[in-house]
Amino acid sequence: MNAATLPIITAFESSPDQGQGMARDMRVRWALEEVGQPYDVRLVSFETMKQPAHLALHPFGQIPTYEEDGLALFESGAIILHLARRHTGLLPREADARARAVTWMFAALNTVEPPIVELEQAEYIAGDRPWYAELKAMLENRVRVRLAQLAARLGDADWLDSAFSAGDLMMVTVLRRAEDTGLLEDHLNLAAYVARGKARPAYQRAFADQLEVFVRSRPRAP
Ligand code: GTB
Repeated sequence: MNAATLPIITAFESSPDQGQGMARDMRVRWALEEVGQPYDVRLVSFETMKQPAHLALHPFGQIPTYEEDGLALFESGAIILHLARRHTGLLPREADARARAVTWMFAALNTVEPPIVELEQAEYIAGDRPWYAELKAMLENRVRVRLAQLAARLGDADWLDSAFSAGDLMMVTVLRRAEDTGLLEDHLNLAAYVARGKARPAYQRAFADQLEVFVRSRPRAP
């Protein structure tokens, strides 16, 4: 793929997290950096995401999307799986190890991410309701259970299944979303796992690139 045909991803023109890398383009950027694939970014506003041109790429009007030659993908998991299969570096070669790495991708997306996102969303949706504190405690418990189970499986290993894989990339980005809850700190091994992921040069390049979007768009003081 030459410079004229770089893949293009979409990302928030103005991310609500102010460049903290919580939006899901971050995991796609990280995967692209891990495999050494240069890419372009098309920044979109919330309004643009709901227009027909973007809806043709993403039926739910969200980011990230991925375009490469005639192929258009949405869903961060599908995009990363595509990259991991097309390039070396994110999935082991050996078939069983490869299947286990894909299993961890799904576990991150289907089993660990939902309770974390539910806890986060509850505050937006019901933060002003009289029963919110009770709901929050229940949702926190669900996150606690998942984190304890994951921590038990990780043990003192560096990564979930021997070498770093797309499964770890996905899990680290999912766990980052729980950083503000304080619940990760109950498990030193999980906190260290996330730190290990964030220390990877590819993560740092991806993080810097998405932060740059925020820095460039920030209104300057008069
Ligand atoms: N399942 C899809 C995937 O994995 O790609 C989910 C995609 C998704 O949720 N996209 C969000 C989006 O486009 C951005 S990542 N939302 C706009 C909309 O639905 O209209 C979710 C997100 C957004 C912001 C923060 N933040 O500011 O902290 C964190 C996460």
